[in-house]
Amino acid sequence: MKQKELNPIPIYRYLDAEGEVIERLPGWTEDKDILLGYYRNMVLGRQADAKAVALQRTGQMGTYPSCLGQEAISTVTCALMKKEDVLVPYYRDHPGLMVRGIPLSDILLYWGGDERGSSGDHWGKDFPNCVPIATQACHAAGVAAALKIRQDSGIAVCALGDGATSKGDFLEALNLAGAWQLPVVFVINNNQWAISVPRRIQSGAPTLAQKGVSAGLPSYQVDGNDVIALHEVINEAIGRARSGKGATVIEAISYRLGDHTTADDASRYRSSDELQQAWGKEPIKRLRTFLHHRGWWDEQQEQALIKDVSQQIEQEVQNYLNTPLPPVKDLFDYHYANMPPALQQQKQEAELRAAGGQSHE
Ligand SMILES: Cc1ncc(C[n+]2csc(CCOP(=O)(O)OP(=O)(O)O)c2C)c(N)n1
Repeated sequence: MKQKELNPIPIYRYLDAEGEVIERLPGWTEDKDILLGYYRNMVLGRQADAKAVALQRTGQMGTYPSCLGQEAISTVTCALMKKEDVLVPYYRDHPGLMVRGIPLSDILLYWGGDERGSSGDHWGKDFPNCVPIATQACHAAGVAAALKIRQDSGIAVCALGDGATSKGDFLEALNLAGAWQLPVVFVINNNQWAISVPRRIQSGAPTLAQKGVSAGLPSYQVDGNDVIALHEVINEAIGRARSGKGATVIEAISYRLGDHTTADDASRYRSSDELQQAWGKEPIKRLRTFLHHRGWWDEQQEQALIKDVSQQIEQEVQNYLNTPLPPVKDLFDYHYANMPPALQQQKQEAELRAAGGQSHE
């Protein structure tokens, strides 16, 4: 049997890398506001990302995972969710978190090592960032099971990377979602790399989406740099979950244009040619070209947006930097019901040594 026959998965794409239309467009694309909303959030996500990397480089924040190149997937996924749905994100979902109403200052606080970044009221029922790989897939299936049992109208949406699909947690979550027809959508951000491990050696499966087929789930591939294709596929999957028809797996194909995190140097394991080619397919320029062709965007609007977004980011960065550090005892509390004596002693010493009144600056 040929490799092609092992790949039962359709792939959706409406815009080519140059932003040219290659398929008959769905009707909703006549709605300028939807596409301009996507564009604005993607630009915000990219600028905020660059700022976060700069904060880390200047010692004002901890290790940070850039979402450069994945802005479309996160933005569209979250824009299509309702407030009462539950987002179970992974650690590159910053643009989507902002769509969900999480201030950038909270995102920066989290990566600045301050847990209060995950705990404000605006998080609603959404889950905090997940750094362990694929554990959140099981959480999402559990949330979806609870929603179903309670006959709640909400759904769960789980984001994860291509590397996460190699973990048992992912397959267990899919199995449960299929067996119980759970209202959950799994969105795989296939950015081609799991730290330094390329996609081609992560799995023998020709696509990652088809891992959903074994669980009996509708499974798709979509160009993750094409907001129109993403909207179509994710919207349908969300509708399926909401109407009680069960879960969907979506493999959104993109490329990680940055390092894995600020602690990584991707030039050590991937070629500059490959990176350059990937830049030719990135999502923001693609959408901007499409908007230009429609006559919905020009250079003046672009400059105004950049200015507006920069001001918003500066304000959020100041909010982050001005936030007083949490009390040092927070490093010790909330883990043990009964703290072991050695830690109690460390806690006392740390509290004695801590200087008051510091901020994240
Ligand atoms: C359970 C677990 N194992 C290993 C790691 C170390 N680790 C951090 S990121 C990463 C790769 C994840 O790749 P992928 O799922 O493709 O997401 P990406 O970072 O590429 O967006 C690994 C193995 C971890 N965080 N958690």
